[in-house]
Amino acid sequence: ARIEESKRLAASQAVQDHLLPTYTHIGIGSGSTVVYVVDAIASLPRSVTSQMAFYPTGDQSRDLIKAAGFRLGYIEDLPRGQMLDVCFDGADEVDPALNLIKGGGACLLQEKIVATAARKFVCVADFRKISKNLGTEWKQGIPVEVFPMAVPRVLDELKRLGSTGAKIRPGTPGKAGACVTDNGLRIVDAAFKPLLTQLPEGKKDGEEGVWTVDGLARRLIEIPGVAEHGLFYGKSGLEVESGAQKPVAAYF
Ligand code: DER
Repeated sequence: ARIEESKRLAASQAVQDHLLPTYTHIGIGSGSTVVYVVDAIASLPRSVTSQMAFYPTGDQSRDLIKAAGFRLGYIEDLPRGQMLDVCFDGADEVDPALNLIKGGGACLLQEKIVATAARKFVCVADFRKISKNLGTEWKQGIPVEVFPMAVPRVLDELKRLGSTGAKIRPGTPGKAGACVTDNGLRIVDAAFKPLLTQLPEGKKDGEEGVWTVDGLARRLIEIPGVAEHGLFYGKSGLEVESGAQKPVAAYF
């Protein structure tokens, strides 16, 4: 209950700080923490939330928005160049530079599209997600979304990159076969040694399987058959013109 309470408190603080009543386009992530974000938004006056459209990051997120009675937005209908005002989403692990591992809920691809479409991406996560180096608290590996036909070769390439163990994510009880994402693809969870935010003197990125967050993120996306991965890295939203993968703030 302590964890659920910490999620609820973090979510209401994040909404209080970052959801301005003048906003009209809100991105909603996936997972269990973002449920508390929607609850916090639903406690605002209807006169405010009825002026807003809410952009989902997958089937669960869409159901959440509809269950709250909120208006659904379709990000493909946004006028060119228009951004969402804010996006709220969870994370599996957060390092001090606010790099994230996401994808524990297999929703990372649409989450990254919506997060980077927002002027402000705000991460809400319970205290278990706080980490000094990505890969030390979240041990399931970095979620990588892969086209089914490429899975075996992606597994080989991950091994060559120094992954300490990569495997296809199994389906859940009641669904035979591998996990199938909202995009009809597969998830490979690839464990690596703890990721660094900067390289030690004289070391090359990837040497002996030790990577920086940015270095590994750029390598993963190059592997043929990889559609997206769960490392949210680079500059944060306020430092860059367009949306950023990293949040501008994290609430625990
Ligand atoms: O899949 C995802 O990226 C989700 O945001 C997930 O990482 C957070 O899930 P949780 O809020 O249930 O911990």
